[in-house]
Amino acid sequence: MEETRRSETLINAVEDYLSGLGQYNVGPLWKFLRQALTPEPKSQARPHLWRWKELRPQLLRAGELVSAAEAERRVLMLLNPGIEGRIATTHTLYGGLQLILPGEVAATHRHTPNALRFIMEGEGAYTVVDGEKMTMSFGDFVLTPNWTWHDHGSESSTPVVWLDGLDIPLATMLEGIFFEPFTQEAQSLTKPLNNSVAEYGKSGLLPTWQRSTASHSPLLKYAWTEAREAIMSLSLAAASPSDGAMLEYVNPVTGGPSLPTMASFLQRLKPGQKTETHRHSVSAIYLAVEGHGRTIIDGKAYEWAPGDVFCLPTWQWHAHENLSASTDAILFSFTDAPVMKAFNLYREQAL
Ligand code: GTQ
Repeated sequence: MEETRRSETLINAVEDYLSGLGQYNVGPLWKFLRQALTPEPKSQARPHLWRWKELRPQLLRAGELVSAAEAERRVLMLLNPGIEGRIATTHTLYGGLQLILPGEVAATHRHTPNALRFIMEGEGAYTVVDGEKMTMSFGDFVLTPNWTWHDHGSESSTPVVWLDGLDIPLATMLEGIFFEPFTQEAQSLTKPLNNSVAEYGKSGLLPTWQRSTASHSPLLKYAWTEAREAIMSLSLAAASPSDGAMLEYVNPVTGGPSLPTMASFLQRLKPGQKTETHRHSVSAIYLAVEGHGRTIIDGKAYEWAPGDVFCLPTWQWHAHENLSASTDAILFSFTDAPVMKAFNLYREQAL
């Protein structure tokens, strides 16, 4: 009797104590330890696929309703259904489809998030990065590193669409967003056209009079003709069982990722190829460039055709399959791997 009363008193005392802690802005870790330190990552983001067939008309409709001048950037953001209210495609990565129409200019600005582009349709558009104009055609991969001035434009006679990839959610979480508009719409050109390609774009041959020490690749454009030839000339015999033949768009000076926060890849699956299921502690955004296939993520199939984009949240089992018996499939993707690796948060597991 005495015992029970004493334990009841203790329970009440603990309850009073816990409910009174809030006023000091503290909390009892012992009630939240397992919630804070999960055995493995549990992403709030969900896998999702955005269909080119559905989004292209929506993007062209935006082209009728809002000018690039009004919009500054005419982009349909790819919003993850699991983390509504955030400008995010995965918890760290943002993807968007940008449209630029003939003769338009998207005004010069700069920001701390890094950006990459993969051209999905058209040719004759351009991006100017810190005074260097780069032409953009289908399949080209182009960088706009952190805090570089950039404007886009089009000298094409048809619409040009590309996939934007930025680390906006990561920079937002780190409260490192800075943004600045330029004083004029376009910046003046201070370097030769596609200059970084001339200087750093020949594989294995680097300029002797300078060696970039920047945290991003000095090569700002990786042309599709060369990237496609590189991926198609690979032998698939010894390729990775979980990724197929995969190439990274690297910084030619360091061999490391092209941007400090994002790594980008091109991947080829031979006809009928099915990769082995694996998972890793990086999230990714994929773009189907060629072919027809499907990716199984956490047991659900996401079937893709050219122009479709899908996201892979952290630590979810996934495998890719080329559904054609006669043609190769090519996927472009980018991930937050450089960040995870820099802080020893990278893990990978085969099923
Ligand atoms: O092209 O500068 O999709 O600033 C989002 C923010 C593209 C860009 C986006 C941007 C840009």
